[in-house]
Amino acid sequence: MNKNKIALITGATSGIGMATAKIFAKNNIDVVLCGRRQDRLDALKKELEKDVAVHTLNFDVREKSAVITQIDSLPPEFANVDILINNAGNAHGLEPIQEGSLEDWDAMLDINVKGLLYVSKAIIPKMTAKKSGHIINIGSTAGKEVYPNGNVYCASKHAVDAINQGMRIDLNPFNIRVGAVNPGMVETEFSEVRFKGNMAKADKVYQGFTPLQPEDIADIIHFVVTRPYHVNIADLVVMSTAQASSTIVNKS
Ligand code: NDP
Ligand code: 8X3
Repeated sequence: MNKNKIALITGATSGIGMATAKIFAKNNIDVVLCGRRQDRLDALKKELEKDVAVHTLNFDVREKSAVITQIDSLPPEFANVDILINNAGNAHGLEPIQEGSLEDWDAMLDINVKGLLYVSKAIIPKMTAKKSGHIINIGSTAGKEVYPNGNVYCASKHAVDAINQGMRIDLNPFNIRVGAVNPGMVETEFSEVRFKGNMAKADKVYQGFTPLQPEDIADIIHFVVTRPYHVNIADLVVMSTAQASSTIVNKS
């Protein structure tokens, strides 16, 4: 019997990460679910372990020693990670640069950039050792163009774009697939976090058009990981039909 592949997904407690965990489990990929909200990790584990083997890890991606210790503590049946989904991240605030908050800037750079690097640092040796593996970095259209007030969030996602390219180059001798999925607007808790719980502001982002749903992105991620091994989808941008760019959304 073929052994299931193992995927470690950061940010599995919500949105794109949670939807990815669900589609993976439906398709016989064992999952290591990562996040900070233990109640959600527990609930999702309970739901998915009907189909596949599930393990949870609770860490803040900003805490480098916790990231390394937690990933190093994976039980043997989960340690041999085949697929890494670098998804944990958020925007914090949407202000012009002259009004931005230092705390928000720290959060975005520490989580979206440095957190992604810490997790990758813990996982990559497992992949180089066996000369196989697949890393998917969740970037954004914000990593392809800068929009008004997006300044530091866009910078963090441009960094993900650069890291994705750098990883692909450096891991090329090790037969490791590296690619980015860059979504436009997806209706998740993203805007709730960006606007610090202001639901009126958050809901407005997705009104007047049909936004992407997290399941749309999860479906694409599943497609990416199920291509034959010689096929690496290196960089993929996906927007809702109503969205033409970061600032042009047809709300007619
Ligand atoms: P959600 O807010 O729904 O999910 C964010 C996830 O990241 C949660 O599971 C959260 O888990 C986790 N996370 C946040 N901060 C930390 C942290 N410090 N340590 C560990 N985990 C953390 O947003 P999305 O699903 O939309 O976002 C997922 C990714 O997709 C992000 O990288 C985002 O930038 C990107 N993206 C989103 C788009 C959108 O429009 N929604 C568009 C383009 C890209 P917990 O709080 O439990 O730790
Ligand atoms: C999230 C999409 O347009 O809010 O990366 O930056 S957007």
